[in-house]
Formats: sequence, C-alpha cells, structure tokens
Amino acid sequence: MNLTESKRPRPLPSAHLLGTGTPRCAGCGGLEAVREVYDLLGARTVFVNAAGCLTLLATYPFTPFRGSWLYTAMASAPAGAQGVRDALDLLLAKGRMGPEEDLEVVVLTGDGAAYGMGLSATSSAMERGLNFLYLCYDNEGFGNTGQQFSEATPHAARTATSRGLRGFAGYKKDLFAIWTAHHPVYAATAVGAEPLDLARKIEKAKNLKGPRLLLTLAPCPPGWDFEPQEEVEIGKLAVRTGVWPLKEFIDGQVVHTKVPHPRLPVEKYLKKQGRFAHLFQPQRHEELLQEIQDKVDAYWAGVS
Ligand SMILES: Cc1ncc(C[n+]2csc(CCOP(=O)(O)OP(=O)(O)O)c2C)c(N)n1
Ligand code: SF4
Ligand SMILES: [Mg+2]
Repeated sequence: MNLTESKRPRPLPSAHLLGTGTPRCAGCGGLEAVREVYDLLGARTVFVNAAGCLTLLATYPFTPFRGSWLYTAMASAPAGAQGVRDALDLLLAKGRMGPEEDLEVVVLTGDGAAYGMGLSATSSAMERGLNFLYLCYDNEGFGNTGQQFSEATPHAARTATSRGLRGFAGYKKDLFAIWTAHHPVYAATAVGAEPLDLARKIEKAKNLKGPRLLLTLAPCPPGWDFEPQEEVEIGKLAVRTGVWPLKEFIDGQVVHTKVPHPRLPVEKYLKKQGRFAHLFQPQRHEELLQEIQDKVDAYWAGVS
C-alpha cells in the first residue's frame, strides 16, 4: 500500500514515553543507590517498598536480597514500616527475639510516592518519631508506568504527560525542606554517582535512631532519555552544575557536603538528556534555559 505522507507511520518516541515496549533499564541510578545502601546495611534489613519500578525486583516469594521485603500500596509504605517496627519492638520487649536479631526497617520508595501520594503517611510517621530509614530514589517521574510527571519532575522536562514545546509547566517540590521542617534525626541528599559521599551518609544514618531520610537522585536512562553508559556522568553533572545539591541535616543544621567549585553551566547537564532536547532544537529556548540557570544560581547565592 502506498501511504501518503500524512498517513505514513511516524517514528515512535522512546518506548517509555508511551508506556510500551521494553524499557532500557541498564544503568538505573535508583538501583545503584539501593545496592550501596544494602551493601552497607547488610542482610538484617526489611525493605518496605511503595509500588514503583523497584517493586519488580521482588517476585513473591523471592527477592534478590538476603533480607526481607514487604510490598505496599504507593501511599502506605510508612504505615507498613510502622507495623513492622511495632512487631519487632513487641518481640524484643517479650524476649522472643534478642537485640542481635533486630532488623533495620527501610522504606524504599520512588519520588511519585515520596513527594506526592505517600507524603501524609510520611509526615505522620515522622511526627510519631518512627524509627525508620526512608530511602527515596528520585527518578523525577512515574517510571514504572511510563514516566508521567510527578511532583519531583523538574521544570521544562518532557514527560509522557508533558509533551508541549515548554515541557513540564510545574516545579520540582523541595522534599528535603519538607522533611527538615519536621526536625527528623537525619536527612540527606545523595546520588549513586558520588559513592563516597553516599557511603558516608548511609553510615551516619545507620548509627542513628528515629526518622531518617536518604534522598538519592536516580538518573533513569529510559525516563530521561540517555544511553545507560552516561548514567554516572549525568549523576556527577547534576552535582557539578549545582542542580542537585549534596547536603545533610543533622543537629538542626543543614550542611553542604560538596560545594561545586567552579560550578558548571546547567546546560551541560540538560544537553545530555533527551527530555530537555526541545530546549536546544530546533532552536535554543533562551528564556527557559535562563530561568533554569537563574533558579540554580539563586539557590547557591543563599548558601554561605
Ligand atoms: C494509588 C495508585 N495509583 C497508581 C498506581 C500505579 N502505579 C504503580 S507504580 C506507579 C509509579 C510510581 O512512581 P514513583 O513512586 O516515582 O516510582 P517509580 O515508578 O518511578 O520507580 C504508579 C502510578 C498505584 N500502584 N497506586
Ligand atoms: S524506568 Fe528508570 S528508574 Fe525505573 S527501573 Fe528503569 S532505569 Fe530504573
Ligand atoms: Mg519515580
């Protein structure tokens, strides 16, 4: 059949934008961070996992971990963690389990749950002083369902549900600030591409009790549209351009653990990702690029 130009099938956008096909998940930044957390926490860990990409790690009754795994609805992981912690505390109190058998309760969640649906359960868990580690791998979208925007999606990024010339119209929420407003015992941002910084923060969190946040940026090859081998460079560029500040909150103070100096232009980070390609082609979108750079500059101007 001879199709006219208008009826000829056009090349499909990447599979993730349609939620179809096989995503290219090699180089997953979320998995990189989870692996390091697990290596340092060890097998005496219960992951309480909010539905998301990493849920697919476990196929009942198996997981790739030697520890335990509990799968919850998107909004309920902190409530699940409370139940597990309470059960452990009861067993300890009744002497049915020795302290050496105790487990670290870790919520493992994506940003869609952490910044949005699960926020009220998280806030309440912090309010109750729940002793848990909250590990959010932030791939800046609903990865598992085809990269729709989430409340962590950065301004102007293209997602499956923000495809216009200006990309996502909203702005990324500041989850770190929301957490610190609750005065947790510890909160930190991190990225797997800076493993020493991440390791130091895991060790610190491990030795504390109470609500603890590890918020790790998770560069996502299919969702952000880059090749898997670029993952570490993109993670490092997020830090060197100042887009993803590495910091921690401890004893009521926020301290930056790595101040990028000299700070690279944000463009270097954006250009590597197909989700920002419309800012450069067919022509440069100067106004949006400047807006993004200005926001990053304004953040660092406030850091002493
Ligand atoms: C209440 C509810 N709405 C929608 C879904 C479908 N769903 C499963 S995973 C997911 C995306 C979760 O996004 P995020 O928390 O960022 O994790 P990611 O998929 O990116 O790893 C969605 C929307 C669900 N499980 N529950
Ligand atoms: S979609 Fe992204 S975050 Fe999800 S498993 Fe694949 S690479 Fe990881
Ligand atoms: Mg996500």
